[in-house]
Amino acid sequence: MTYPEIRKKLEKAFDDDRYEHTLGVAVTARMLARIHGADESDAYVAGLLHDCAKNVSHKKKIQTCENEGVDISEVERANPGLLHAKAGAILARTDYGISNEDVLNAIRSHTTGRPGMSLLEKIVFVADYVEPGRDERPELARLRREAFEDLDECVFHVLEATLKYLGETAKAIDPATRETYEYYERERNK
Ligand code: DGI
Ligand code: FE
Ligand code: FE
Repeated sequence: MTYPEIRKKLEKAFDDDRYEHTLGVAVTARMLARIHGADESDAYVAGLLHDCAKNVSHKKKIQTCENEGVDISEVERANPGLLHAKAGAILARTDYGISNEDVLNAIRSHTTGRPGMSLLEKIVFVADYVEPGRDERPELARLRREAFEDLDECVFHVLEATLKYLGETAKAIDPATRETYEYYERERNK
């Protein structure tokens, strides 16, 4: 599929806000790729598709993962919204023709992150948080600057802000989110 074809398909699938967010992440990821020396085209398409399973029903997300033999954790069963990342990586391949593993990994890891993310994965993870349409949270101004100046530090601070938010809203924390935070905390103290 060409990029305009992908955009059309996503525009049909999403409401206006989700589509705007998707374009914001794609353009932000592309700009971060240029600054940090990743492939701009990969960053753009990963940004476009990162939430491609967001509007899919919980039932279909679970089925999509089960059909592909992808493990579903307890937290994911209790909070199937989390599965839009794993299901998204599958749909990006089957419904949008993406075969680049790094792009698929960036979609798969965009919500919780994972220890040892590639440059592209870190870019998409951060772009999802700092894209211009994101609601203003107090730490966002600092994180937006940091995304361009020090990507690893920004990854750590996004994880920190996410854990803080999950704590405040009493949401179940995916062990993957905590493991990723602890990994980047250790890397930072090296
Ligand atoms: O899909 P987006 O809204 O653009 O962003 P996202 O993929 O980062 O998903 C954000 C949502 O996922 C937000 O409501 C917080 C939630 N989330 C992230 N990590 C965890 C989590 N929810 C739970 N329950 N546990 C987590 O560890
Ligand atoms: Fe998402
Ligand atoms: Fe997103």
